[in-house]
Amino acid sequence: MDFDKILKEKQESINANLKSFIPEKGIPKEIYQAMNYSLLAGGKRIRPVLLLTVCEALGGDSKEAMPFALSMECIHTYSLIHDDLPAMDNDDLRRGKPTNHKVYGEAIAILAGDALLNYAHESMLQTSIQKKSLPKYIQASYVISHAAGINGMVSGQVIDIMSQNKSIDIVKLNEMHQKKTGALIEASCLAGCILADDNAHKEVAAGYGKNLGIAFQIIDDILDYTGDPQKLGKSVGQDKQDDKSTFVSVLGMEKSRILAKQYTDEAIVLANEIDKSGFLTYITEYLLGRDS
Ligand code: GRG
Repeated sequence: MDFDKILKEKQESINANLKSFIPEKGIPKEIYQAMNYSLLAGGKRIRPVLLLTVCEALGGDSKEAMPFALSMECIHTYSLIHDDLPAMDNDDLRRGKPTNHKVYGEAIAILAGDALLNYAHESMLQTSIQKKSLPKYIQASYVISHAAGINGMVSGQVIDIMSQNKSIDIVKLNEMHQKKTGALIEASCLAGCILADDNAHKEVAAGYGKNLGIAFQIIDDILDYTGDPQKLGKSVGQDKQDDKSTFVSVLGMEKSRILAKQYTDEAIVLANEIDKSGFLTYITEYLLGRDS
């Protein structure tokens, strides 16, 4: 099977659906444009790809799961817009383009992030209300909200900000990344499983996402040292400049690479329990070897 082609088709399908996801009618054009500017700027779409892939592999309908996949991408995009703000990481470049606040100003960028987050929840709830088998949709919405908020990404970001200019140990570093980056990746996999109505694989799907999330973050840390800004679409060396603790600064490059491979191998064992076709394993390996 040509997994590379399947991955590209999935990314294209997500991109095509995202184009009309935000309703234009009745909202100020400034916010509509600012939301779509970052949402449609590119990116790997890895969270929605994971949600749809897990859902399909466990017998679910990816068309039904699509609003949740798109909502997940909106939440991820909001987090990038806010993370780039002067009050946070103060970045100029994201997804190969000037950051949202550089184009629309800080106030609109904050509101565009708020709007993407809220529209994600609105869309998931609207989908849930329209469906007869309400519980699984509500459950998937809950898993995603839980991962995005104070039990996940927001707290991870708080730990990140509070740890700046301090050295933190590996336990704290793991907690920070598990929440900041891992939570949305884990929630994508678990929500895919829930939307497939497969209770038996929930633990495996969450475990897969957890291992993948940490491996993903370690690679992100490595790329901040070794990556090509052109390919990454963002500046590199930022973590060092901001005096942030990363896997590379705490463990060193060699140990970080070994750890990323260990988490990836662990994820692959679980991926094989979810998806016999090998596509999920392919995605997992692709993320380990990525350069963008
Ligand atoms: C503002 C609450 C709040 C949280 C921000 C996501 C995040 C938390 C910060 C982004 C900083 C960062 C580089 C985190 C490392 C991992 C990560 C989320 C990378 C970006 O995700 P990719 O590689 O990006 O999936 P694309 O552009 O491909 O979607």
